[in-house]
Amino acid sequence: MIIDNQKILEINKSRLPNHLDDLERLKNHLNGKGINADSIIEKLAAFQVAIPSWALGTGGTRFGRFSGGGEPVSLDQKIEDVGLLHALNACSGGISLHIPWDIPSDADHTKQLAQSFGLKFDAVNSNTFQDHEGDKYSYKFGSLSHVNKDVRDQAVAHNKEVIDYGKAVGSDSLTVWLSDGTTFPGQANFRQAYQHTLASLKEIYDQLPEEWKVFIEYKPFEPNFYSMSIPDWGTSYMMANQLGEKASCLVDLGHHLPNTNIEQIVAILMMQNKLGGFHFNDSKYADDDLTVGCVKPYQLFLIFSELVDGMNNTNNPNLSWMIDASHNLKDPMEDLLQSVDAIMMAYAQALIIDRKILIEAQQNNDVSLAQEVLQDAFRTDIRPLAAEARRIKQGALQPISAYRYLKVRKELIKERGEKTISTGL
Ligand SMILES: [Mn+2]
Repeated sequence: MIIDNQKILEINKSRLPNHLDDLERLKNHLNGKGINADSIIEKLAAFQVAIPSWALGTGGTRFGRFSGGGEPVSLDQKIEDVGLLHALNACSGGISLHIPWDIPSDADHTKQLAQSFGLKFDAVNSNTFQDHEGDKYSYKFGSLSHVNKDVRDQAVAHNKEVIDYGKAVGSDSLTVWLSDGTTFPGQANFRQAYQHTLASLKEIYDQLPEEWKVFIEYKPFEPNFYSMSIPDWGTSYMMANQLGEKASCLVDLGHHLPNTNIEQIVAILMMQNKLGGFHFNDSKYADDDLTVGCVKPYQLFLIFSELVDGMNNTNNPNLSWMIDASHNLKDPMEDLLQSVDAIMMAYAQALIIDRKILIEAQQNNDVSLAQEVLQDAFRTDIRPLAAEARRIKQGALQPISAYRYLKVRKELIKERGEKTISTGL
C-alpha cells in the first residue's frame, strides 16, 4: 500500500483552520517569551527517528504472542510499512536493519525501494543473542565474551558480515548489543569476560569502513540475571575509549535499573563526545519496551532537555535516534506513530526551555526558579508545533486519525492476509 500525498492533504483540510488558530495562539505566547516558534518548527521538521525492521510486527513475551493481521513477512514489506509511517508523520525517515532477520539479499533493490519512500538506512544491528541456522557454534554461553576463541571468532565474523550488508545499503554505523553474561555466581571470571569482549570488539572495530561508527549498547540484566558483560554506561564508555574515535556508547531508555538518572548519563557522555546512539521506549519496571512517553513523559522531557543542551553546547551534536520497543497489544504501526509523536513533543518542550533564565537560576542557586523554568516548558501545549512540522513536510496533522481514516491496517490485511507473522522477537 502506498499513501498518496494528495490524500493526506485532503484529510488535513478539515482540521487546518483549527490547527492554524492553535498555532497562531502558541506562536504569540512563545513570542511573548522571546522564543521564535518558526526556528523550533524547522528543527522539529529536520528531526528523523529510525524505525527498526523488527518493530513492524507484533511482539510478545515468553508467555505468548498474539499476532495481528497484515504483518510484513519480507524486508520489502517492512520497508513499505516504514514508508507508510513516514508518509504520515514525515519524521520516520530511517530504517534500522537487524541481521539475520532482515538480510538485504539484493542490496540495490532494497536501497532503491527505500529511496522511493524517502528512507535512509540507519545503524545496522548484529545479533549474537540467538543461534543462527548453519552456524558451527552456539551462543548459549556468550558470543564476543565466550571462553572459547572459536565461538568468539564466529561472532566477530557475523559482525563483519553485518557491516558488509550495511555498506551495501548505504548505512554508516553498527550497533552491537550483547546478551553475554552469567546467570549464576561463579559462572565466569569478570575480568576475563571484559577482556574477551574488548578484544573481539577491537577486531570488529578494525573492519569498520573509514566513515563508519560503532555503538556499544549496554544493559544491566536480562537475558542473564547475575551479570552482563556490558552492564552499564561506565563499561560501555571504557570500551568505547579503549577502541577509539569511531566507537561510542548507545543509551537505551529501558536498559537501566529503576530510577537511574538517565538525563545525567546522557549529559556526561555528550560532554565526553561519546554518546553515539539513543534507543527510545518506555517502562514501568525494567526493559518493558512500551510506547515512548506512555509512562514517564516528564523523564523523557528531562532527558531531551539534556540532549538539546548537549547538541548546542558540546562537540557531540549528531546522534543516531531509533525506536526500540515491542508492540504486544496495539497495532505496531499505531504504536510507532504514538512513539514518534511522543519523541517530537519532548524535543519541542526541551526546545522552548528558557535557557537564559535556567542558567541564571542555576548560578544563583535559585532552586525554585529552575524548577519553574523546566515545568513551564513541560506544561506548555506544544502539539501545534509538532503538527506544523509534519504539515510543512506534507505529513498528516494527526497521523493516527489519518491512519485510521485511510484504513491502513485493513488494507494491509487485504494485501497480506490475516495470519502473517513477521520475523523478529
Ligand atoms: Mn536497544
